[in-house]
Amino acid sequence: MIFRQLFDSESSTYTYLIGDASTGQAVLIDPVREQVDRDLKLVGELGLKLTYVFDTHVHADHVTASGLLRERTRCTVASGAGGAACADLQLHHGDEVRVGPSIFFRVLATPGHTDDSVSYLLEDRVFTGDALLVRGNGRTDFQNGSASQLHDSITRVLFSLPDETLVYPAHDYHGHTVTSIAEEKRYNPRLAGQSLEEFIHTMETLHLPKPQRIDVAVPANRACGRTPAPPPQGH
Ligand SMILES: N[C@@H](CCC(=O)N[C@@H](CS)C(=O)NCC(=O)O)C(=O)O
Ligand SMILES: [Fe+2]
Repeated sequence: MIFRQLFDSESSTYTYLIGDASTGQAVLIDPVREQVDRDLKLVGELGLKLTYVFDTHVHADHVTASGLLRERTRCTVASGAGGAACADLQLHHGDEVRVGPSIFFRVLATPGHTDDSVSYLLEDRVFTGDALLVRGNGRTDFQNGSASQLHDSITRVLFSLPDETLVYPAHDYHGHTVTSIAEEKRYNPRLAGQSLEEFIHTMETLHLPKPQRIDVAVPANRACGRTPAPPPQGH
């Protein structure tokens, strides 16, 4: 299996490239629109052919490259059901997506950061979007976010994966790249030794400024980053 972690420093977003070495089929998880040329160049250099793009959720802080990649490569776009209407595959908990003969992703519904958030489990690693970050978690104050739902997604769904499972998040703001389920159970400051009530209180008192690009990014991402043409002007 070919695996690469890419970073967009403007939005602190991680994009992941996973490829099947035997057939060359590949998937990009959470590609960023401004990085589309970088990502396609790497896909080509590694002898891969993009067959899928997976988004973990409708992002609020940057615009996805999924629609642009679909136009350029004819790949299939997949995302959590109910988020981006433009996605070819609307994924539900327990769904499996095969990329080449040897790569199977299992979809885990992990709502709470947003209501459409999913994680993708691949063998010994899981791509958690903004549900679970390294020593943190996504905020829950927009797009039908819910602190209690996120707590359930992390503690019941993600923390029931094997301890050694590697956790690859969609963002990091502190210089981390990867963690594990065991590490987060033990050291995540919002979860380790914290009750549900304490977690909800923490999330409700973060008072973070809203993402700078949210008003543009959310509608654009519901259209896979291909902003719909403005309606015709009346005469
Ligand atoms: N300053 C960033 C904020 C980004 C942001 O709010 N990121 C979300 C993920 S979409 C989050 O959950 N951040 C968690 C945190 O900042 O602790 C921006 O304007 O875009
Ligand atoms: Fe997010």
